[in-house]
Parts: sequence; C-alpha cells; structure tokens
Amino acid sequence: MSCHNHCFQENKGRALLDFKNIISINNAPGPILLIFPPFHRLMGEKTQWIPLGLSSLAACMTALGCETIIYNADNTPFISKNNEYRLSCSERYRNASQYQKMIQHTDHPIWKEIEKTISEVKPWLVGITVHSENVASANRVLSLVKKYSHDTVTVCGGPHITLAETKNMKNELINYIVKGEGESAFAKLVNDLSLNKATNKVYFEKQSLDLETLPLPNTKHVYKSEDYPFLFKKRMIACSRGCPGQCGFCSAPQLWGRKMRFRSVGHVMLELKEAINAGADKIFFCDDTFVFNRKYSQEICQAIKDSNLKFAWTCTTRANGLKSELLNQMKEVGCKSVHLGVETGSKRILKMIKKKVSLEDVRKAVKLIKEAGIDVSVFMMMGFPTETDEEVQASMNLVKELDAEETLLHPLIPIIGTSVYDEARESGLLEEDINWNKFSRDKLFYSFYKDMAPAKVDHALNSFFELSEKV
Ligand code: B12
Ligand code: SF4
Repeated sequence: MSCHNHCFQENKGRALLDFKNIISINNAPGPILLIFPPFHRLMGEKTQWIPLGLSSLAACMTALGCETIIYNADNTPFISKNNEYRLSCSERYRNASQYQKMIQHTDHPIWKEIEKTISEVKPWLVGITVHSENVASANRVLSLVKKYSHDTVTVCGGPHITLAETKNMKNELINYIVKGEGESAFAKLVNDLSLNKATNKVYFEKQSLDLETLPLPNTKHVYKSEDYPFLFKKRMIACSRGCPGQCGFCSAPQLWGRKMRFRSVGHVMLELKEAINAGADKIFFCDDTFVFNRKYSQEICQAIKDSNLKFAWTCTTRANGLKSELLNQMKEVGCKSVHLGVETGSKRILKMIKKKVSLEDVRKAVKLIKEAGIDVSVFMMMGFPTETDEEVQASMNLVKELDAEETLLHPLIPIIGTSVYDEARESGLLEEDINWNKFSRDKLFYSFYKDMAPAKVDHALNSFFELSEKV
C-alpha cells in the first residue's frame, strides 16, 4: 500500500479515516467500475461532464491500490463543444415521458453501449449513483451488470439511497448499499469484501468526513476519455459540504448535514490548478451556497487572483448576505454568473418553504450582482402544494421585475426526506406514495393544486416556461 502513504502526505499528515486497516486487493479479478446512469441523455441531451461524487470515490480507491474506472453513461461520446445540446427546463419537463419510453426500449444503442462497456472493462465490482429521478435507469443498469455476470458485486450509493435506501429499486440485483457520504464507507466495504467479511448489506459512516483528508477527485481514470473531447473543459469543484438552510423542497441538508464543512483554500487551489492544467476553462463551484461564509469566499477570490489562473466561473448562492465588496472581487477573478435560489414571488410560499429569504433580499441581491457586472441566473419553481393561480402570477411578475440574464424554472419534485414531501403525504395532497421506478416529471405535478383545474395549471406552467425562456 505504498501509494496511499504518498497520497496522503500532501494532506498535512492527516489520514483519511483508518486506512491502515484497508488491505490492498491488487489480486482482484478486475477493476472497479463506477457508473453514472444515463438520464438527460435519454431525453435527447448531448453533453460531457465528470460526476464529482464518482471521481472522489475513484480517487480514494485508486489511492488504496484498487484500479477504478469512471463511466458517465449520461455523456454522449464523439461530440464536440460545437454540437453539444443542453435541454432547456421546459424540454426536460416535456421530454420526461421520453425517459420512461427509453427505459423500456431495451435495444436502444445507449443500453448496448453500457453492455459493451461492462464487458470490455470486466469489473469485479460495479458502483452506481442513484438519484430519485434516475431510479428506473439505475435499475436497468443493474440488470445489465447482472446479465454480464451474476458474480459481479453491485453497490448502489447517492442521494436516493441515502434518503430512501432501495425503495423502488430491484433489490434482488443489489448486493450492497452505501448511505450518506461515500468515500470512507465504500473503502470499508471494499476492504470487507476483500477479507470475505462483508456481512451487512448497508454501509454507513455516521461521522462526517474531514474534507481536508480527501485526495483530490480523480478525473484521469475516465473510461475511454479520448472519445469525449471536451470532457475536461468544464469542471465542478466543491469547496464545502453541508447547508445550514432548511428549504422545504431540498434534501441537501439531509444529505450533508446543516453544519457546513469547508476545505482549506490551499486544498481547493490544488484542485483548481489541476483542473486548469487538464484543459478546463470553465469552473462551476457546486457548493450549495458558495458565498455563505463571506470571509472564506473572499479568501478563495484572493487566492485565485494571486495564482494568476485565468478561467470563467459560476456559483450558486442564497439571496441574503451578499455584499458589493465580495461581488466586485468575484467579478475581478472571472465570476461570470451567479445562480440565485429565488423559488417564488409569493410571501406565503416563501414562509411555507422556510426559505428564510425575503423578496426584498432577492431584489437587493439581484441589484448588487448586476452592479458588479455579473450575470444573474434565477432559479424559480412552480408546483408548491396549495400554490394558487395568483401566487404563480406573483412569481411571474417577480421574474419580469428582476429581469435576470437567465431564469431557470423547475417544476417541483417532492423528494423523499423533504418537508414538502412529508406534508404533501400527511395532508393527502400526494395520495399515493411515488413509485420512482415509474416516475415521470410531468405526471404528479397537478395533484398539488387544490383549487386549480389541470388545464389551468397547464396554461400557467406553459406561460411561465415561455416567460422564463425568453428573458
Ligand atoms: C451539481 C448538482 C447537479 C448538476 C450535476 C449532477 C450530478 N449528479 O453531479 C446538475 C445541474 C446536472 C444536476 C442535475 C440534477 N439534479 Co442535482 N445536484 C447537484 C448538487 C448541487 C451537487 C452534486 C455534487 O456533485 N455533490 C458532491 C458529490 C461529492 O456528492 P454526490 O455526487 O452526492 O456523491 C457522494 C454520495 O452521494 C455518495 N455516492 C454517490 N454515488 C455513489 C455511488 C456509489 C457506488 C457509492 C458507494 C457512493 C456514492 O458518495 C459520494 C461522495 O461522498 C446536489 C446537491 C448536493 N449538495 O449534493 C444536487 C442534487 C444531487 N440534485 C438533485 C436533483 C433532484 C437533480 C435533478 C433531478 C434536478 C432536475 N429536476 O433536473 C437533475 C438530475 C440529475 C441526474 N442526472 O440524475 C437532488 C437529488 C435528490 C434525490 N433524492 O435524488 C440534489 C441532492 C439536490 C436537491 N434538490 O436535494 N445536479
Ligand atoms: S435550497 Fe439551497 S439554501 Fe435551501 S436547503 Fe437547499 S441547498 Fe440549502
């Protein structure tokens, strides 16, 4: 296990949990294959990106001497930046039934590609990321793995597994699940497997990781990366995990905890330099709320300035607590756009979803971001339980007033573990539990409107999409 010692030297001697107990499985019958199931690609999107969770897991496993390969089956090979195609919010919604059709279309080239990849890589273990929306796709991938070989070990992890375990999944095809933050729990599982003592089906590390102890995400071991020419152009980087918010529609705090954990600025800069050297010119800081800790964000900006690295970047944040000084600094070091979680123009709904942001905060934030010369991208939602026609109208009026460079409208999906989901179930608005294996975005949306007929809901949604996509 010489490579793991080397890997953790740069982390100031702190060890990633108790890796001393992990034995090398160099004589494993093949590599570990980590798969991100196809999702938007099944609805016609053409893009290329590296899933951060899987690259972080791959970094840990590689550091432990296990050959690990990442395969994002949501990527389309052989396209260039010029023929990339991203779905708009309305297409994601309207093409949703296409997703379920493609799951049934077992001869589709995407499933053939996945089968081929599995048989070429010959993994002894396959790990799969499961989101609630891609449960059906993850189930198909599981079937393909077990079709290749029943002996291949299957492990599922990711948000759906953390929040709902194997609900609506083909349990009989899953050997193990990893709940929560995956790095050390997955390492323990692989260790236990190599010692033949993996008796529990569920692996879960109660204690949150010290992020400083993690190796940098591994983006080198991507399956056939030469087939994905602009894979390395855009990169996601997370400076922190956790969110102190408690917004009723969002599961981030349940997944990562309400206490924010930050990486040191130096650790983030190592990753940034590595990304830029590998060809990235666009960085998305995918922290749940990037400017929550103003001092920390300022230090990141200062470090980018001192490094002389040139790249465009974007981030997501809440509307309260923004200050011009920080925004100006962000602009100076390449920040092109800030995504702002606005969600609704209704005071009642803001209160109901515990957004803890006022409409005044939103107006002020948009003004400050614009004044700094940064584009504003506004996240809006529609479909809150009990939302009325007037409240949808209030959201649309707010969109017009804010006049942001971009407005992204996401119809609400009641995710397990959120208060919106619990309340909708308790109040009977969500009569039946959602079957995620059959889930299609456009189906259950209407049930949340108590007093609006489906045709009226449809009309409101269409007008809202139209408005947001032309702003
Ligand atoms: C960036 C982001 C995106 C990006 C990139 C997507 C991606 N999958 O990385 C984009 C914009 C494309 C996106 C899209 C969507 N997203 Co999103 N996204 C995020 C965000 C903000 C960060 C994701 C991230 O990189 N986290 C950091 C990495 C390290 O974490 P991770 O990927 O979860 O992996 C860790 C563990 O989950 C686990 N793990 C993951 N996979 C595996 C596999 C194995 C084998 C093991 C052992 C462990 C394991 O270990 C990893 C390391 O600790 C999260 C919120 C959050 N804070 O997590 C939402 C989040 C993941 N998204 C969410 C949703 C709902 C979506 C969409 C469905 C939204 C929509 N309506 O279109 C789509 C669909 C995505 C898909 N393909 O299925 C939800 C998922 C909830 C759920 N129950 O499934 C989240 C949690 C936000 C929320 N609203 O609560 N998203
Ligand atoms: S919506 Fe944003 S601020 Fe609210 S809980 Fe989720 S990540 Fe935190």
